[in-house]
Amino acid sequence: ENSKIGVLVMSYGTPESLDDVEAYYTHIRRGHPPTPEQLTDLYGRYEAIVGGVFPLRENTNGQVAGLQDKLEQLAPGRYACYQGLKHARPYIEDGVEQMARDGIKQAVGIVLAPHYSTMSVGSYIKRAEEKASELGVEMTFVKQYHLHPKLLKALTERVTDGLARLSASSGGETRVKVLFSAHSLPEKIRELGDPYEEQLLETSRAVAKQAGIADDVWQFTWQSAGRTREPWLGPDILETLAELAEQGVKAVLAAPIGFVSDHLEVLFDLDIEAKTTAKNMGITLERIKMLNRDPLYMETLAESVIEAT
Ligand code: FEC
Repeated sequence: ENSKIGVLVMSYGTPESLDDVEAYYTHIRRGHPPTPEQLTDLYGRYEAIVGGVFPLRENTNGQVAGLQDKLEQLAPGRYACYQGLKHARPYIEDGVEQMARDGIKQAVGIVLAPHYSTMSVGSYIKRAEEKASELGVEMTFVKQYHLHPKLLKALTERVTDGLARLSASSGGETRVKVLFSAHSLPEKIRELGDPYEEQLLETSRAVAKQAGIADDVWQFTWQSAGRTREPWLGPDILETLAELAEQGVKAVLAAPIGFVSDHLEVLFDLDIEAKTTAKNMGITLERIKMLNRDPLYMETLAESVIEAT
């Protein structure tokens, strides 16, 4: 028996090498292998990002270690962190199994994504819950932390810093827009009364307010919609950029508040795709720095875990 409280830290997961990309993509597609064209396209995106590596793995490892350190500071000896990934090893189920093997009886789960959707955080929780009940581990979950004051502070600092960089790189341009963004989801979440959209707007509003950004200087847009036939939430950031160009906007700060790490959806979809699209329309685009292991983010996670146990 282990008297520590297990903390299952869940994240999206990324392949371990280029050899793993096909299995990873197949897992994301719930067992349906991608077509050769889809696979080639994904290889190309991974190869195009910094060094062609998988930065999400190192970032998630760092966040789990950072959270363990922070919990040790706040409540010495009380918590033990385990990692569980949605689409790569160690899978969510592996993390729960490891806790059970270590004799953990009570655990809390938290996802490295601040906003709740049945299709994102909800599905992580469902998988963890199933495995935990099978193995007799009692689990509770942090469902969202999108308005945690320390998260808002960390994001506000990044927006302020990003605006300063944007001003420098655009030659003091004043026709500026801040675009808060998050991963799109299929439109059908709306029929389920899903809180995802509203939570994302709540974070955007709070950060804009704290950073002193007037209402007509920011807006929310979606990004990274999946390549499936069903309709996804829009407008996509590429459409939004076209609209802003028409309105005469010359400088854009991309603020992907739905994500917490440097990974493909930020390093490719924003830094390469959106930035190039913007440039072709005469818009300078900068992006806020991601949270990664930011101490304020580690405190957000640690305090949310402690509050839930
Ligand atoms: O850096 C990396 O290796 C991983 C980057 C990555 C993150 C991420 C986050 C989220 N996703 C969410 C939902 C979906 C839905 C589908 C979907 C598809 C993909 C594909 C890749 C991918 N996602 Fe992802 N996502 C990342 C990567 N995602 C690659 C497959 C190719 C493509 O469509 O681009 C569609 C599944 C389907 O086909 O049915 C839905 C959500 C998040 C943010 C919350 C979270 O982190 O869990 C929601 C990072």
